[in-house]
Amino acid sequence: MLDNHFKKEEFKKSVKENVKMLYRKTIEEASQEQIFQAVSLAVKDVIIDNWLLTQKQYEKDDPKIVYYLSMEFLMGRALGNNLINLCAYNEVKEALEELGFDLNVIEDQEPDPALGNGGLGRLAACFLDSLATLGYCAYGCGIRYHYGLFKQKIENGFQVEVPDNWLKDGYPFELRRPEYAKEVKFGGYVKVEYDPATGRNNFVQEGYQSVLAIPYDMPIVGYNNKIVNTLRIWDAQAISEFQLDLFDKGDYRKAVEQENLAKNICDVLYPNDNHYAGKELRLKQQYFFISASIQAAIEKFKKSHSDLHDLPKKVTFQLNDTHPTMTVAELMRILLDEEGMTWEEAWEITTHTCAYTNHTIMAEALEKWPIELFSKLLPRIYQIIEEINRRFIQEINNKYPGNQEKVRKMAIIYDGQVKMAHLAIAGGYSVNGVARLHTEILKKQELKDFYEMYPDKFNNKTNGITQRRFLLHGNPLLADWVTDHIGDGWVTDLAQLSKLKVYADDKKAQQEFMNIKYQNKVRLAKYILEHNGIEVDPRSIFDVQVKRLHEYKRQLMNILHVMYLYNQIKEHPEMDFYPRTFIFGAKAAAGYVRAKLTIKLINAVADVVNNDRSINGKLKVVFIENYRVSNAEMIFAAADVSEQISTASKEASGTGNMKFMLNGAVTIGTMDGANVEIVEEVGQENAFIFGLSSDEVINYENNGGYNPMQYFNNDPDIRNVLMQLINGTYSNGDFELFRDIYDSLLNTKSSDRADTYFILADFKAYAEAQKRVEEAYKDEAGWAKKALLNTACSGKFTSDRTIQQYVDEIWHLDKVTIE
Ligand code: 475
Repeated sequence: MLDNHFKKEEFKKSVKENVKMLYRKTIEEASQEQIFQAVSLAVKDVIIDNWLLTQKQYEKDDPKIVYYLSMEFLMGRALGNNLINLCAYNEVKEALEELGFDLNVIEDQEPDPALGNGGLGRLAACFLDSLATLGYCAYGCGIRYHYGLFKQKIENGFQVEVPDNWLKDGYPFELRRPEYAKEVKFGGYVKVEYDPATGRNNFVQEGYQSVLAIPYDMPIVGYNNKIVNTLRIWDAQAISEFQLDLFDKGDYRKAVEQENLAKNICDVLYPNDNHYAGKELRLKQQYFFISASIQAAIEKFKKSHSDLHDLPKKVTFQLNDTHPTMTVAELMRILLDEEGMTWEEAWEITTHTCAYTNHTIMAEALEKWPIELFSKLLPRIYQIIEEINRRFIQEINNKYPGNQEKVRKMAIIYDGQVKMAHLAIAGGYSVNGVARLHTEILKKQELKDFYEMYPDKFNNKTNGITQRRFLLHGNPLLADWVTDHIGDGWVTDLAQLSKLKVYADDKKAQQEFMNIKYQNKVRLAKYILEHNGIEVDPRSIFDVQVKRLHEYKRQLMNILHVMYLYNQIKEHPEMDFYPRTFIFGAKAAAGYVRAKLTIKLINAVADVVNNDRSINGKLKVVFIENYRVSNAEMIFAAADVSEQISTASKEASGTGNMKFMLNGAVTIGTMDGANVEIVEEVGQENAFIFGLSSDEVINYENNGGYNPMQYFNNDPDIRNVLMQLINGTYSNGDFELFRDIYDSLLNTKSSDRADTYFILADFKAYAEAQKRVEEAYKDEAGWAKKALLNTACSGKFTSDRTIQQYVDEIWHLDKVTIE
């Protein structure tokens, strides 16, 4: 697929030119980082041509646009991915070799743009890849955080957060577009002026402070189709000069205030996953990027359309969770105050343009803003939400006359709080969950009243992942093997992987498949030795849990089980035990004390187990520092066992589960999130399922919880392990270090319910499932078949399928091809 632009010689020349222009150096003198910059610019040059072509085509075809509004885009490195999607990876690799460089090393120079926390942000990135690849006109809209998610260092077993200054050396793939800047207004008050000409009141915000939003565009390269979409992230800049003559001349204090307001808005990504912190700065971030994005979208629409009533035919604003829900009110503001529409007209347009995706049912993640904070920062927006709320309550009263309970549960403003989920549901035409089970729980539990009122708004879109990054780029050995067997159609049509099923019992195919797994394990073992100083045996079972650290994901259950296994091996040294390497990777939110303590526990257990000569290396525990997109690709490729062990009902979907499956790892997991659909695709016999069902968990929860003490009292294995948390076994004799974890399971002190995440209830079932894993792994051919079938049955979980469903059922976009 060698594009004209990628003639090798020309490319080499361009890299040399760039090194000269940027650094006044020859390539022999340049550092690897400088080569990365030069190579990236050469690649960007090619991309820009396609970017222009795409824009031309969009202007010509005038397709419907989806704006994917998200506080997070966890993009990961761009260079390798862009080369993959340009179908120029191998050519550039060769060109660089001829210049004396290794593309892998050059790729490693790129900072890993971490403008997201975990699942929600990475999903946004996969969606952009699929949208461009399928030929749909889409813009990602977000924030250009100067510091992405912190880098994690492990010191003495504890997590230490280090700032991620990803823009330090300049980021070659972004394009600053000051000509498209937008003004965003905060604070002040709303003046109502009667306009005799129209007979209406005009609402004017006065005494406000404003910030200039400057867009930076990043290219989103479609696979082999010349389409390049745009991720537009906004940065904040002060408008001091402008403000100095707008207000009393020389009002220096005001100018400085505006400067300060602008300074910190885009400083840093809030490091909470599945958690709401209620900070004023976060609210500022939300309005900042939404106001800029919606203003830009409306301006763009008006350039080529005369009637804003047609907006829903040409635009959808997809809200990635409730964080961008301000969209509903901001769009109303523009239509009412700037376009002079009536409330009814504006509402009709808004409610047919906005759509909302729910990503979590965790109560602590629900956004509820205090009205004092909200109304002070955004007086006009608040006023509009009050009116939306007033009319919405009227609608509830009409539907359920006299039912105050309904109003209490569903109102948008209640108890002094603005409930963003309620606004998103009332203000949009679609509400979707991210896996079948999750959507059912939304309808039956969390959003039951809304589902009753608007059944037609609710729909499911099971998540997916992009195979271009997580197989083609991340696992080149397996990607080549798959292509050798079924051709390369899977790259854009993952369902074709099912053609691999005929090889499930083929001895040669099984051996090749497991040999590739082995080589990927060697690659990871080398990384672990370099980064952790721990030697692991690539012939042992690689059992992996990588994801954000959260109690509901139950990394704690995993490490307690490791402690249990260690006890078993120590008590019965003669016992048959297949060597196992337990690999963890997880960042904990900086303020999440118990999650950070769990990281310490994992590292403490690792210390003891890895240094115990008496167990002959049967058991190893590795905590991989700074888990992120770039090392994730390598980790998925090397996994035998995929740990997906959340408390049933808590994990909305999971997407790591899909990345493991695609790479031929076998799932041990609960019937939660998308695990349910994974098992449906691959078959019960090719996964290890255990534990309480979501119905059972929800039942306990609705009836006051359960009693973990019974397990402590009746099960000596569990009791032993728990006692080791408070008898110094893993803390050099310190009885207190892990006491909080012990207490969280047994509730000896706090008034919270004990073991909220049912770890003790599921522990024995988990241990038993792990036993089944071990037995299955000993059967080499049996395991190879399972692993191969996991890859072969993973076709459903491509984000291409997910996006096509969004297009067919929510967005109704037009497909574009570049002529
Ligand atoms: C779910 N993040 C996964 C994934 O749908 C699911 C970020 C900021 C503030 C509050 N919360 C967040 C999430 O809620 C989140 O990442 N949710 C995740 O979305 C994609 O696969 O199960 O936990």
